[in-house]
Amino acid sequence: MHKVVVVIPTYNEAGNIARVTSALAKVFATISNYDLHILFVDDNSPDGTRVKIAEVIHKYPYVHILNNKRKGGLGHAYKKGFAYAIDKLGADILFEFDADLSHDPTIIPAMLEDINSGASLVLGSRYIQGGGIPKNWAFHRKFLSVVGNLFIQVVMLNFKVHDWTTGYRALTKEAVLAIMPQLQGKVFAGYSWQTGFLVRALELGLVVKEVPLVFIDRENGKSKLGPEYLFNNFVYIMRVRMKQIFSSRIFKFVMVGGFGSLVQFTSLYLYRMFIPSFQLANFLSIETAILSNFALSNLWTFADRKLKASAIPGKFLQFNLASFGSIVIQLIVAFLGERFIGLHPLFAVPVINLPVDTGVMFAVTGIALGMFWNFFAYSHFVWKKK
Ligand SMILES: Nc1nc2c(ncn2[C@@H]2O[C@H](COP(=O)(O)OP(=O)(O)OP(=O)(O)O)[C@@H](O)[C@H]2O)c(=O)[nH]1
Ligand SMILES: [Mg+2]
Repeated sequence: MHKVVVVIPTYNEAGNIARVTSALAKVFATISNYDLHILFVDDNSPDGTRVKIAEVIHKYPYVHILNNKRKGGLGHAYKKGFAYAIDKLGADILFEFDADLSHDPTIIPAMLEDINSGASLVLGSRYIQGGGIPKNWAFHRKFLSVVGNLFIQVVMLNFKVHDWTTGYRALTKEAVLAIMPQLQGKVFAGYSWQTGFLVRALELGLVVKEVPLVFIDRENGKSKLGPEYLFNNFVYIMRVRMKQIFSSRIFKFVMVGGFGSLVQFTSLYLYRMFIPSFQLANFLSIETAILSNFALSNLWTFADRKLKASAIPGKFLQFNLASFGSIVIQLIVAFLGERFIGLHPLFAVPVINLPVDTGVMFAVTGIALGMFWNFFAYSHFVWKKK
């Protein structure tokens, strides 16, 4: 039977311990095919939370406690709690759960069902059909929560996940063991732990599902969520997205291409100083750019598929052919454009008063199609996936 540990970080939650435990116990009583436990992770709360936890431990055999010496933040508490739940309690499935009764325990069976059917991470989601946020939340809180989540969706260009910041989650032990060691550093000690975990899970291609959650406002105790959360999370999301973009193959491909044009122009200037024939100088500068593109693609854009030294001459020839292909495409587009659309003035770029005609459009279209072709040829022929 799979062992499930619901991990509940607490800081000054004395007034909620008995209620949250009995709410969970009620749901546990309806589940027969899992061995269910609760682990409180308390950061030495000064309000007597631990006394309350000791009382419920006395009452329920499946309640455990882990004490931290000092307040270390939500992410820190989960890290400690997960390690303890896996190593000491033998957990197979873990839950992130708040102590303040904001999280409805009756959706636990639905979340377990999703784990059972192959999900690595299940989110209690406020922003899908059937979920919701408290009606009595002040406008700024609603706004921050809704717009904050929308903002993350737009920046991450991922609209499949709706609630990025929810603190109610079910996770497999495998997902925790794969991701937890990667969430080092101070930023993940606090609430950015949640977004960080989700971003990594998606990067690893893990299956993420959502179950509707109607979030209930806390009645007892104070919120620990401060404005620094917003700032930290914003900085984290922007940073991680920039990193994703900069390390994407398409970005590197475009950079290498742009650098190639620079190489071509500079080398043309240089060669013309020494070579009397313009045609020869021009040809050599094109080849120089192609050589630079080839080397950089091999070292950077396709570093994960780096060519063997012995394959390089043949592949360089292929690379030349592929580059030639994009020139042919550009010529064809220009030819067909002039033939069927013709050359007409379109508009003038304001300020510099540069006229733009359909000819410029043909060139731009040709370059774009040529780039598509190049990227396709590089990734399917020259640096073919093994
Ligand atoms: N151990 C530990 N628990 C924490 C810490 N910060 C927050 N928690 C707990 O994490 C859970 C979520 O914190 P909350 O303050 O409820 O945050 P929130 O639910 O996003 O905000 P509210 O809706 O205002 O309650 C609660 O059970 C807190 O007691 C911490 O530094 N250490
Ligand atoms: Mg709360």
